[in-house]
Amino acid sequence: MALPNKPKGELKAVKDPAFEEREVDVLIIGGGMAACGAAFEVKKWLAPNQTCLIVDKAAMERSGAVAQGLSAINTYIGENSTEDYVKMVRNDLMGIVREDLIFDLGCHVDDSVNLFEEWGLPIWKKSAEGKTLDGKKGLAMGTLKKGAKPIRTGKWQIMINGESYKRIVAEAAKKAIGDTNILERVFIVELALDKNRPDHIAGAMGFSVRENKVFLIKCKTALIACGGAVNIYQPRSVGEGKGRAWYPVWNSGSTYYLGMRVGAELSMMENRFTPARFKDGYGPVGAWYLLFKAKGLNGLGENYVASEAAKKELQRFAPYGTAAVTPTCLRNHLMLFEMKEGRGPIIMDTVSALAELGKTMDKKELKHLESEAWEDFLDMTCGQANLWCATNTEPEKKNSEIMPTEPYLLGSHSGCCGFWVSGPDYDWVPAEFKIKADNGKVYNRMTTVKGLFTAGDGVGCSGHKFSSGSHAEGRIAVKQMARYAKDHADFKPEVAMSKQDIINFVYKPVHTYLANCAYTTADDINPNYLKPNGMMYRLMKATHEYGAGTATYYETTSKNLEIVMELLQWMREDCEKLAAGDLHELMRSWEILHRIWTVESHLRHIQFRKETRYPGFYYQSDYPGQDDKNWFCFVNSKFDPKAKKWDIFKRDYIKIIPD
Ligand code: SFD
Repeated sequence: MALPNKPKGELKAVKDPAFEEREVDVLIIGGGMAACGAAFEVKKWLAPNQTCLIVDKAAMERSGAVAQGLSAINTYIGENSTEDYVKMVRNDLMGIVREDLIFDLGCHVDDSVNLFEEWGLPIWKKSAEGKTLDGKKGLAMGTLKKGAKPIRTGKWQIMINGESYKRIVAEAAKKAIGDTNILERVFIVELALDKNRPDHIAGAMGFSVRENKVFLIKCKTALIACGGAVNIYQPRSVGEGKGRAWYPVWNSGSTYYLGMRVGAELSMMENRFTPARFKDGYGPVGAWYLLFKAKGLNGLGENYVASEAAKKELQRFAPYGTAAVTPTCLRNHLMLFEMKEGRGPIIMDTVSALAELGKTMDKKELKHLESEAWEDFLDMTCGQANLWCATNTEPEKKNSEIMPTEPYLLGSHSGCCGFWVSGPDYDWVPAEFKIKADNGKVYNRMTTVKGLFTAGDGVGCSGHKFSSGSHAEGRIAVKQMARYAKDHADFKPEVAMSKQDIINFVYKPVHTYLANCAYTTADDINPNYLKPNGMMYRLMKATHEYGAGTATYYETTSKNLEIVMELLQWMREDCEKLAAGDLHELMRSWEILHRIWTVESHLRHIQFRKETRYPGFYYQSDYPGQDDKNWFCFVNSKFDPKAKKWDIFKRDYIKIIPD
């Protein structure tokens, strides 16, 4: 259960924290959309004598990417075909995706959306006259499940009143899994392999961020669903605004770190997402482009995407550049192209869009539309609404600048980095995409480490799941985990580390701090340690300048990559001296380590793939353009926890759904 916030300040860390050991059959790590899907589903598939636990570093009601809410569900198949969904994702991600995973997800995602509606999430509906009914008014048309028509913005997105989206989803998850099977405010720092079977997961170690307590949770099978990686690059926002980012700041790459450190195979870690958003406030642009039909203008006031120069530029990236829908990275590329040609900045023409829509509306309807424009931000990015207020921006009177942000790593939104996982055990799924356990059986969404599963941002090669798809994928994965736990009923996980080893490992930054803090009067300055905040600046500076951050218009070169890899190695070495005086700093210490490893895998992959697969997201200037002949394949990597060595290699792309 969640422990209350401390009345004031952070809790000082102590040398000898309490220790709690638990053992369950199924362990769910994370409390976001995928983990909530898993928690909702798990008990349906477990035998009465089997046990489960969900562990979130935060409080599930407001944790993860959906914490602030959302105003659209981006994946709802509805009247569309699942094959078309696969084709859309494939095109957006420049061709190299796992079609088995995407198709499988497409078959199940609507069921999660139907559940959200059943649990009380207001979904906008179309009236018999084709008008928009939002909020409770939408209920008059019945539910989606019963055939009511949603308000679509694009082909796949539907509008919601989603400020409380995460609360609704978390409530259902908590109710289903039961209060006694939830640990909130516990940060998982590392996974443990089994003492006797080093290719098998055996548990996870972590600590409470609200009391001095270390945890070891042993399990037969674990799901890592800790979201993507944020604040790995210098954000565009600075100073006190630095906490502002597009994706959730508290998702620090734990998913990737936890899995890679036990040897799970990663895939497409070179992929990243640098979303174009309203500048400085990071407000989403989807509703503006799709619902309000606004256009992006260059600094000369031209609709630059319709220009001959843009068309010519896109032809360089055929067949994706010339497809009916331009992939997200190439849309960014066009913005960057305009800016580099001296035609920046890029402006969202909110004024003309609202004026145009107003032509078919009466005064009341128009006022309502304007309030929807504000609500779009208030639902999910209220900082953008604040910024509009602070800058006297009335969207019907004043346009706003848009800009690609700093890079994020994720596998559920418009990116596809993550783990190489098993596809479903259907006959149409190629053998190369199936991962078998020691019993010869295939377990959908299992990583290459036995018993270790992932979902949402953790699954590689299959983006565009978004909130609904991540929830559905958590449900898919946990069903397989329950099956795995049953099939391995006599497996007894054992962890080689003793209780004291685990405490020393998890609390190392605390021990370093306590042993040395008396040496200087300034807490942050000490020859024997460094604080995580300083390390965060080091990481951001290095990636910003050398790793294709915003400093270089997302460009890097082989030499720059060589330099940043060396810097990262030093950072990892120096992390041995991280110091934490309180529990918040202890969390920050682990977060920065998770980020450094995650970035390293990202840059290793970019370094290996000698082409620029995603122009607009990143450019390798000495390997410009796409080289389909040599690189139309997955790039996968593995960290060997014993030998402490990386292996990076190609895997074949296999087309399943014809064009
Ligand atoms: O506007 C640990 N997303 C959108 N999805 C949509 O369906 N519609 C939209 O409108 C979307 N847009 C959007 C979106 C996200 C954000 C931030 C914005 C706008 C501003 C994307 C979805 O939200 C996203 O795809 C899913 O939430 C991904 O799900 P998942 O489960 O993979 O990640 P999570 O929900 O962030 O949860 C992570 C959890 O892990 C916890 N955690 N727990 C224990 N130990 C650790 N070490 C941990 N590290 C992290 C977190 O606390 C959290 O519970 S729009 O852009 O298009």
